[in-house]
Parts: sequence; C-alpha cells; structure tokens
Amino acid sequence: MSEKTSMKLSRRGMLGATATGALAATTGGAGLFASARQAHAAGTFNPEPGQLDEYYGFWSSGQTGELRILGFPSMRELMRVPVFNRCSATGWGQTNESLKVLTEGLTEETRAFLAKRGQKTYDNGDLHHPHMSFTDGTYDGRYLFMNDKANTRVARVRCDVMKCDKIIEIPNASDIHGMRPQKYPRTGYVFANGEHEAPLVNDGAILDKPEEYVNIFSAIDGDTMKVAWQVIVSGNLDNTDCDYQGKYAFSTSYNSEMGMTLAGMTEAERDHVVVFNLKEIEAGVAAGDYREMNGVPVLDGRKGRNKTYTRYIPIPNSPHGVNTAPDGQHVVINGKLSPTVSVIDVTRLDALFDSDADPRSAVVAEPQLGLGPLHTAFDGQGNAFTTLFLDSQVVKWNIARALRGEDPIISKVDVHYQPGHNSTSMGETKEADGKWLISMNKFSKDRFINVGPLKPENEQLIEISTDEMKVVHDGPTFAEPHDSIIVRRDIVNPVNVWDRNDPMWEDARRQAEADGVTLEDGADEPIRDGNKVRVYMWSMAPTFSMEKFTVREGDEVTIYVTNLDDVDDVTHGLTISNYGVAMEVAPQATASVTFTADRPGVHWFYCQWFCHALHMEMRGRMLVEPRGA
Ligand code: CUK
Ligand code: CUA
Repeated sequence: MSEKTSMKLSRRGMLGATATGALAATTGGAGLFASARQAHAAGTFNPEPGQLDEYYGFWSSGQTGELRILGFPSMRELMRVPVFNRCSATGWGQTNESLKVLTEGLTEETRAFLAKRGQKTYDNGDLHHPHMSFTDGTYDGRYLFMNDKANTRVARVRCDVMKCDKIIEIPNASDIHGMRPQKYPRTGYVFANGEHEAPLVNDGAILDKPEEYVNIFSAIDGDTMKVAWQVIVSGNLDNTDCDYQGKYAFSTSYNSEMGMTLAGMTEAERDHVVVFNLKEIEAGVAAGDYREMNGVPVLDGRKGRNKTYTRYIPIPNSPHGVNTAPDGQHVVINGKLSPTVSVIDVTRLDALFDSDADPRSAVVAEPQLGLGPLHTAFDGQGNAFTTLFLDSQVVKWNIARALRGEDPIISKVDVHYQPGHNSTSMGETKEADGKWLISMNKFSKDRFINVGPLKPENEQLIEISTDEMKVVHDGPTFAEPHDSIIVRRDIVNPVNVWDRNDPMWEDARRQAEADGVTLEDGADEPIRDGNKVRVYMWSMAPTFSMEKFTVREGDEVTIYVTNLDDVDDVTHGLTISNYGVAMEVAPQATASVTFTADRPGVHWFYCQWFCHALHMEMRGRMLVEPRGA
C-alpha cells in the first residue's frame, strides 16, 4: 500500500487493510504472523492441525450464563460449561445432579418465589467474571469462580472435571457484579460486590426511599462456599480486586451519590474506591460487632459511620475496573468517565487505617491515557495495557514512568470496536508472562459477514512482547463475554474419565443402596415404590442394559444411567423422545433425571452422543401404560 493510499483511508479502512495484509501473510507464511511465530516459537496463535495450545482461556458468556473454555492463543472454542443457564446438550438444569447444585444454595425466600411460578431454579444468569483460585499469588488449578449479576449468585467450577459443583445465592446483597478470589496466601475468600443498592431487608416495606438503600460487599469462603461475612458500604459497588499480601480488598463505586437515575448517578465529579481491611473485619466478626442477617454476620462499613473496616479513596468520576499489578504494590483504578487511571500504592494503605492519613495519599499517580478507560492488564515487566472504550484503542503504558510524573504512554493500537475487558497471559498473577493480550470488544462492526441485526462481538488477539502492539487475530463471540483469564496449560490438569466414587452422584448411589442394587450392575426391572418408579440402567457402547421397560401413566419416573465405558471420549447420553428429556453421561459417570410419565404410548429412548458405528441402534423403548389399563 502506497503512502498516498494509506493517508486517504479512514480508521475502518486501515483496519480492513491490516486484516487483508494479515491474510496474505498467512498464505505466504511471512509478515505479521511470522514475526508473532518467531516471538513465541512454543505457541503460535494459528497452530497446525493437531498442534496443542499453550494456554487455557476461561471466558465468561454474560447473559448466556455459561463458562467457555478456549484454547489460547488459537482462540478455538473447546468447551461450554453450563452454570447459570439451562443446557439442552448436557441436561444441565434438568438432571437431578445439576438441579441439586442449582437449588441447594438458594435462599428459602427465593425457593418459595420460584415455586409459585412452578420453577425449581432460575434458568437464566449473567456471568461476567470468571477467575481461578490462587495459592501464593498465582493460579493453582483447583477451582474457577464466577458471578451471576442477574440473580445474585456465585458459582464454582471444579477444574478436575470442568463441571459446576456449587452455586450459592448471596443473601442481603443485590446483583453480584465484581468478583475476585483472594490471591494470598490462598483462596480463601472470594470477594463479591453487590452492584445495585437496595433496602437491606428488601420486602417492600421500603420502596422509593433511596436514603435507606445500602450496598453489600461479601466475602465467601471458597472451600465451603458459605458467605463468611458481609460489609455494608456507601455508594454502589462495581468491580473488585485484592492485594498480593492478603490484607486488603478494593471495590470501585460509580454512584457515590446513590442516585436512582442516570443524571443522579453521574452528578458528582468524584466517586471512590472502597478499601476493605480484612484483618479488622475478621476481628470485628470475632468481637461480635455485627448484625446477623440471614445467617451472615453483617458489619457496618459505611462512610462516616465506621473507621475500622473501610476507607473511601476519592477517585475521578465513575471508575470501573480495578486491577492489581503483578508487582504486588500497585493497583490501577480505571476512570471510565474520566480519561485517567488512578494508581494506588498498597504500601500506603496501612497509614490510612493506623494514622487516619488523607485517603488520597494512597494515590501515587493519575496519568491521562485517553477516553473511556475501562480495564487494565499487565505484562509482568512494569507495563500496563488499558482498554479505551470511547477511543476504541488499547494503550500500553509504563507504571514507573507514571510514578515519576512522566508521560507513561508507550503506544496505542486501534481495536475493532469499543473494548471492555482485556486480559494478558497469566496477567492477574505474579507470573504474568507478557506474551499475549486479548481485547474483548463490544462491537464487531463490519469485521465479519452479516448475520442479521444481532451481531457477534469481536475479540482481538494482540501480540505484546514488543513496544508496538500487533493485532494478529479476530474472533467472533456470542453474547456476551465480559471478562476472561489466560492460564498456562501446565496449571490445568482435567481428568479423562470420572472417578466412580465422585460425590456428584452421591444421592443416586444412596438411593441405589436403599433399593438393594448397585449403579454399576443396574436392575433388570423398574423398582416400584408407590407411584414412584426407579429405573437403573448402564450404558456401554452401543447398548443400554435395558431394551425396554414399562411404567404407568402418572408415575414419577427416575432413570439412572451409569456409563460403564472407561475409555477417553466415549460419552453417551439419554434422550427420551417427545418427553423433553435429555442428558449427558460421560465415561464412568452416573446421571439421572426425574419426570412424570404423563404421556401414554411407546417412547423410544436413544443415545444422543455419537459414540459407535452402531450409535443409531443404541436405543430402547419406554412403554407407558395408560391409566386404568
Ligand atoms: S464489567 Cu463488562 S466490560 Cu461486568 Cu467486568 Cu467491565
Ligand atoms: Cu452411545 Cu451414542
């Protein structure tokens, strides 16, 4: 491209040209891609068939409600882990095992509310922030934690099997948004922000009296998945992070005015970051300085009411992201409506609590970066990468230069279009490796062929090992990943087949015992217990242990399927046609489903996971005798 042509091109044109250049480079094996290859010989972003990725990417899915696993840097979507959603493929939200996870952590009040609507659990969620458990400042491969903004929940996914094993509703709080695990000494706590302010007992006694609304910060015990304590704060809570010392957690607040309308929420020129003193809060709990509400100790950390548990650091208008740098000392607060980021030095926080120093004394730099800073990621070499939503750019800047009061900006790169979160490889741990950045853009504008009015988003892979950042890949995503983490492959070690003793089907095992059978042997006939009927089957490619079974119309039928195949990748399933029933049964797993047999007739059940040359033949009949027959 001649200089003259490039001068005439709009930014969109430029981006288009870059993409074309990149494409040409792939075919030629030269140019951009080759340089990225050289930089990361161990992990090219566009691997040859059969070549494995260097990282796992754990992606949120926003209002889709699931967790996604990507190979990284190839950006290949590998798996979807249903969490807050209902999943047609796996039966999540229908099997007894998943319903237990989805219901046991709900409050009594929510259960009663859902029961009135004929529901056992919510079937939607809004999953924004997936984060892995830490030990000593880095990922430990045990669990992933994630929030549900829509229905005020926090969930945990086991990394050994990549299935959700706990979901809890957070009492007293409203609409959990920001969420991060404790980094040191270990997780430990999972910190969770209630974003929307509401009356503390939200039963309708208080309605349009905003002065009586509060916000709640929660610390959940990541091992037991119980809320350990909560703190009442002033102003709403947006994002959260914590230090590498195990002393403090931080939450941004974009509505310190406690306004109820857009104008009211953005009135003040300064909002704040709330600093939570973990040791003091624990001491307060031990000393009984709390009100117990719904079984949780709730401490008062509101501005002006308490000087022990919290401090409020004024920050320019409506800060959004909060990100702790791998240097263990600096925390970046992203200005959103202010073109600045504010850098907090964690070594200055003790003075805020001990000697009542001016809270602003903890802010050691406030550089201007561009319009709409939302989130920041790090390379572990003293540099930071901040998304600029309004400028549609990512800015690379140097923290030390900002601290010295110099212009910290190293370079900017255009992204397509309007980025929210970004993440670097291992960037939220002390092992940040400075290889890759992903920019999670809210709009894909013209980057892909048109799919109708609802467009995908666009995630761009950026090579960051040099001063100049290079966009090397575009990847569309469905609604709506907010956040992601990029984890070195050696840290994550899932199993290939389930352990037969897994607690996931503990209830099924107990019921089989009570019925005098084993899940592995199954039963030849349905076991009747009044109008309850239990069917114990096993599967082994390409057969189920029963060719047919008979129940009566109106029976409450539970079918247990135990997959005896213990080979990698031989998953079976059970679908009952015209009964709305389907579930996944992975190797060595047991899964079960309960339904009322209210439709008489012959109903084929079949395996819906292609497993064998005779997969189509892997089926049998459920005979439902009409009532009175
Ligand atoms: S939030 Cu969506 S772009 Cu929920 Cu972390 Cu900032
Ligand atoms: Cu078993 Cu298909």
